[in-house]
Amino acid sequence: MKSRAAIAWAAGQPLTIEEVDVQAPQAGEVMVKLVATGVCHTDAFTLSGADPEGIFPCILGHEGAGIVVEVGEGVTSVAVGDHVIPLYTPECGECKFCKSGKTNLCQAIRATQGKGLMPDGTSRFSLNGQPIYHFMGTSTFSEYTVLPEIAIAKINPAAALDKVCLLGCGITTGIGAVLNTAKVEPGSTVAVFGLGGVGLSVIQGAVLAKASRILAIDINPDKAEFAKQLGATDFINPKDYDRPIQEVIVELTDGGVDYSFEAIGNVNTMRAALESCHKGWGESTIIGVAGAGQEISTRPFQLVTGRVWRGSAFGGVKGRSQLPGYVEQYLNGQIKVDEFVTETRPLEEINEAFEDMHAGKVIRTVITF
Ligand code: NAD
Ligand code: AHE
Ligand code: ZN
Ligand code: ZN
Repeated sequence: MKSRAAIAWAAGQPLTIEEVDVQAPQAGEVMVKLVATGVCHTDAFTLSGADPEGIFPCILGHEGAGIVVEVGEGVTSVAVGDHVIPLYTPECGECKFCKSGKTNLCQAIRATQGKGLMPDGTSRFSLNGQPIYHFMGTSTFSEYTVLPEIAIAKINPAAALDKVCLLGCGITTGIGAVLNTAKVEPGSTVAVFGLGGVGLSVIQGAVLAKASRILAIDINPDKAEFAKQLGATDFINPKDYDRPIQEVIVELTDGGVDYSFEAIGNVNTMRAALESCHKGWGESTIIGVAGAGQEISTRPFQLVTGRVWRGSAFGGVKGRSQLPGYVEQYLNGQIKVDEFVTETRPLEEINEAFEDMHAGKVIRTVITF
């Protein structure tokens, strides 16, 4: 199968559009024709060279939606024509992690996924005979991609794929971090650092959780309006203050917030988010992804005195069993997705989508094939 795909040849280099060869799905695998894909900050993070797992040349992209076009031997849970969302966090239902009831981090194929390969240790993509690596097991910046069956969520075909692709990462991650990871209770105060697709969805989650006050923090003042439309009660720009932002938040909230979320990927704001939490019970959830060599720090006294630091991947959501429910919630009007698509571009303009993200001009660009 020939497929138009955006290739990341090396860290820091623009992507190039090529016609790659995609091998047919092997046993337990599924070929999906992508209809659309979002561009998440994590794609930019890996392209920048900051990801210790970054491996080139590869096909980035992990926020897609499409239609099954071929299934390999033994595949039973999806069929040709099904509408699906690729899962960078699969759900095998059988590994220790899946069975634990404590995490969504299925590890069945994590080792090969991190090496840019399918579970059998090979790639399905090549260009002129040269193997091209997969990314996050999804590689949605390709018209066609191949995924293990356990990395596919079958969704309601009534949902527009050029919208619900965003449930493949950013929106689900933000909402899930609030509802599954932090388990925010009604009446709680919440602070969210970073108002991209993820942080704005933390606001959505906080509204669903019936938080009483939602502080939205970003250095880009253009983010304030949408944050407030979604339900943020306060917008705070750290650049308006000449003292640490955690001091400002603690003062504004009578000792700190009940829950904070970091959705930037900056170790300094991770510290600020923790230290914005209330003594005795405040809990801070790290969502942002920080580069190789970066480490978080705070005075241990912050934890001794009752604050809690935790992290969240894909919002703690189990993709095969729970993501279809997020799509239903979107269709029922309980989750906003359309409003997050502030730009739509063809694959040929994918580098412009990265530029717009870095310039803070978009919430999400959706690439359509
Ligand atoms: P984005 O680029 O769309 O948004 C980031 C926002 O942070 C922007 O609005 C930017 O203005 C703001 N920002 C940057 N520096 C800041 C600072 N010092 N103080 C305040 N605000 C600042 O990114 P996104 O796609 O929403 O992703 C956010 C982070 O979450 C990234 O690190 C991404 O890699 C990560 N992520 C993690 C998961 C997960 O499962 N843990 C899933 C998706 C994304
Ligand atoms: N490869 C990086 C870590 C990247 C990372 O943390 N990815 C998140 C999803 S970000 C989606 O936009 C994740 O799911 N992490 C869990 C996992 O198993 O990768 C590194 O630092 O090595
Ligand atoms: Zn993502
Ligand atoms: Zn598993």
